[in-house]
Amino acid sequence: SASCVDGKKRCVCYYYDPGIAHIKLSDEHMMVPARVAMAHSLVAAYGMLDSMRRLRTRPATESEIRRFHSPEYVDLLRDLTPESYDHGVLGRLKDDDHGLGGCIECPPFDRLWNYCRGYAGGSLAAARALAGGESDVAINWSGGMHHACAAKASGFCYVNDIVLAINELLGAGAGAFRRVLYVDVDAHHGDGVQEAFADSDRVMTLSFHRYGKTPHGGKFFPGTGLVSEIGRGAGEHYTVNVPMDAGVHDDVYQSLFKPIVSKAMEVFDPEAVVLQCGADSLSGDRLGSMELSVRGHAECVSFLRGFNRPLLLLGGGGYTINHVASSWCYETAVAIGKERDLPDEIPKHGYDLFYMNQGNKLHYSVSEATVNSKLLKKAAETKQIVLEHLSQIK
Ligand code: V1S
Ligand code: CA
Ligand code: ZN
Repeated sequence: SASCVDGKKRCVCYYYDPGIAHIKLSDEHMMVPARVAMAHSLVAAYGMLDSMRRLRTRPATESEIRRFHSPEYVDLLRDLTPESYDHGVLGRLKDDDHGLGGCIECPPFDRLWNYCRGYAGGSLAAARALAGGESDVAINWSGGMHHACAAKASGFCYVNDIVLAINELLGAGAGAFRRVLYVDVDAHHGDGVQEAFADSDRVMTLSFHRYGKTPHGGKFFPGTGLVSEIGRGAGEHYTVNVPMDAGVHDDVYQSLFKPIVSKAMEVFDPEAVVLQCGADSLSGDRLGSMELSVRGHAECVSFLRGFNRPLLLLGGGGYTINHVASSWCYETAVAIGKERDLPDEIPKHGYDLFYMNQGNKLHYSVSEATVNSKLLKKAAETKQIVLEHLSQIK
């Protein structure tokens, strides 16, 4: 177990599968699984592996994946390779291509099924360690694929490991949790997880994300996540959305995150928390256009960790890979309570050249916050609406 800043010890279980770390979706694809290998290598170089229980993961089984995903979709994913794609494997489908026909966002690639089983296996193992009481914080940086739906791939996500892991946390077995809070700090709306639990009052989904138009006139992906999306039936009020403008810095972000998360904790009183730590909300990301610093992003982790509930930390988006690795490495340090001990200079290790663009510093510099009164006003309004919405629970 690891002692930490607040003096409490936490047992941190860390899941890393080198077998899926060097997979490529395509030569040009934005999603680069090797960023997790970089984060891992940096965690090792900072000497943090001895402070955690490092556990082997086994790939998720087909039947575990079928607990959420539809039969036809799983058959397709399992059989999809670049070759079967070229030979028309999708042709056997009547009308729906299950998000796999476009080829660019969610391309077929070599070892796709291994990749899906690998990252889902990590999240499931992490959830089991929490449910079994063996761990206080469990980490799988390869997980966090929040857009995948029961029968559809979307936004670089094929299998929704988050839904599988939450279902494991809720499971019927001993040590299972009655209520799970899901928090999503990826720059994109966590639509797949929201939809999966939209009518449940045992799972509250809370996504912070960018919402609105892009400079090209299109909608920022996926175009959902308005405050008015609040859930259905028994799940009404258990879906929470916090849309934000591009350019939000640490202070504005935390002025929403902390009061909203505190309120959610108060009214929902979860027995476990899942935090999707998508790193595309960091400043300098190739897709996100938000402006969080590594410390600002990690503040979300330390804030939630402070509530002392079983905590599952997952990855997600993140497209400037050196930033992603810096962030998840620092958040690993937060989990074990050693963030104050990390020297800012990136240590010599196999990937150190990748950090040159950020001056070889873990805490790379972020543009000055420009005080934008319109952005501040909108954020304050969003906060009010969301807090009122949350106060209707209980
Ligand atoms: N923004 C963005 C973006 N960029 C791409 C993209 C670019 C080049 C490629 F070769 C492939 C894809 N796609 C998008 C987004 C999807 C973002 C997914 C984020 C995933 C996550 O971080 O939340 C979690 C891992 N898609 C779109 O914007 C949709 C389009 C509207 C534009 C791109 N084209 C290819 C399809 C339609
Ligand atoms: Ca989000
Ligand atoms: Zn994202």
